[in-house]
Amino acid sequence: MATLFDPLRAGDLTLANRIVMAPLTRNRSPNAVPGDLSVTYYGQRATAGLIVTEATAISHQGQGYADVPGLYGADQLAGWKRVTDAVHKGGGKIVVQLWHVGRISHNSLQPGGGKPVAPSAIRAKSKTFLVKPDGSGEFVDTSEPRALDAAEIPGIVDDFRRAAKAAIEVAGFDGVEIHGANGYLVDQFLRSGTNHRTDDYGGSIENRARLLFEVVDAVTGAVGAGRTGIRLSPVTPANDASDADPQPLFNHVAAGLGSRGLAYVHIVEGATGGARDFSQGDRPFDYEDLKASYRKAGGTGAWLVNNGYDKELAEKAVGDGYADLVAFGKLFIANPDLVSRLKRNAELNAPDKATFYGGDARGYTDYPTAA
Ligand code: 8OZ
Repeated sequence: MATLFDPLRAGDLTLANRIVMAPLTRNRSPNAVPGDLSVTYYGQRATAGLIVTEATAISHQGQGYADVPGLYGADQLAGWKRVTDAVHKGGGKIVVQLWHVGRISHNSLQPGGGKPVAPSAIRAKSKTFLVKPDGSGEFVDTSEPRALDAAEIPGIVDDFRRAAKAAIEVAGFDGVEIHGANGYLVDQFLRSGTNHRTDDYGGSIENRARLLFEVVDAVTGAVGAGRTGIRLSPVTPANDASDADPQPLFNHVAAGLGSRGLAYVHIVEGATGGARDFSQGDRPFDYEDLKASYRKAGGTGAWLVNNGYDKELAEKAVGDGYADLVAFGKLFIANPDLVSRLKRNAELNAPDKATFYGGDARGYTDYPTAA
């Protein structure tokens, strides 16, 4: 029976254990450049089997919050190179999460102060986070988006490709994770609540999944499928996301991914950061069925699960053979040495919500390791 502490090969990634640091937005990269604090923070967590970085904008247009990092400028890539060096020095592996926020943004963060872009011009009932001139943070309503012209879509797909290539070749990442979850651009195209298009990118399941597969094919073409993962959240209501009938939609996505040779598929079960049994549509979502769709289509990548896992639940998921990898979020914020703490059944530090988003070293790099 596999345990959390066994190594695993996922595509081209050789991982020391099954414990993954989940992607976690922390808003500590002014000018979109990860700095000294981020080098320390990620370096401290290098004993994770795999680190997935915080969501990272593939383009200026893809940015939706203050002080989140990017992958589209030389200074941003140089900042990330220092991070990947620190993680590699600690013996770890790190992939970067490729992010386009779509409509979850604010005019003040967009190129030329323009409208954020979306599949359809439907404003999210959601907030984003800005930093005021005096340095303090504030949550504000997301701005009214505009619908993308189909002619703009190849440019966005190319931004994903370019960011992935630079992430590997310049910033030294071991791989990339496409952010297809949590109500951001790729997920906005997938789900019926946000995609009201009548062209080749809207309507049928096949059409709503078109952008996702174009992005997957562009990214895997640039860096190799064995270095590519993807994150999905079939039923999350995060960022005002919804779908009337998620099971057939995501089974179609999983089957399409199955033939594409990815390193891993990362699933947020339930409401992101909330109830694991949350669902949308008229029946509970069947994650086993989702995984079966992927395996049936030839998918051999690792099955990475996330959301509210503790040690017991994670051991059961891996021990039963359901999951290959488990991602922990809040526990990794508060416990840089989470792997050794779990192994020794040591007490865990409690995360401090007040310092999750924005700020300085407090609540970022000052959580102690166990004696
Ligand atoms: C929390 C705050 C801001 C962004 C996600 C990238 O949910 C995020 C995010 C989370 O995937």
